[in-house]
Amino acid sequence: MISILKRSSRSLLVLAALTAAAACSDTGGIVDPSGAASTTKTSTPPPGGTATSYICGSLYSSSYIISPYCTGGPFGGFQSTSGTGYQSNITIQFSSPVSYVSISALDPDYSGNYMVAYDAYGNWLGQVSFQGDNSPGNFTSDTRSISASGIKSVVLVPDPLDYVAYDNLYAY
Ligand SMILES: [Ca+2]
Repeated sequence: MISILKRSSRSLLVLAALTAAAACSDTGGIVDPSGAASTTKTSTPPPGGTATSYICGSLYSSSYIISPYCTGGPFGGFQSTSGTGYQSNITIQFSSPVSYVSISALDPDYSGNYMVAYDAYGNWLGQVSFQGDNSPGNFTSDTRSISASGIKSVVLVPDPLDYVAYDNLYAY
């Protein structure tokens, strides 16, 4: 019963992410000329310079900085690099230390996607892997958290062969 409820909740989350991506295309004035967002990713890097809907930089808020930070991907959320090819590390730096961080990985396929937490001095505090489904054409998401005292930053490390995005950052 509990696992059924969890599955249901994840489906809702996926739906919300896809809806948000669609809404963004409709109202943001930034439209991918190739048409509607696709949920099928490629396992190889996309041809360079073809995507026009990505916006990349860093996200600054009062409580954290996410860098690099790109929006516009087919799964919604944010990612490190434009396109649906290989991604690189993303660092989330908190302005004040936190003791809990959770985030959802969008469509982790392979086993090498993980999050690692550090304190203000760069000491390793903890690490957690995102569960992949080993099926690139099938969308899943996986939410993982790290609890530790004095988390000043986390690094989202993608599997070298995966395209993955993230959403639902939650920290306190
Ligand atoms: Ca998958």
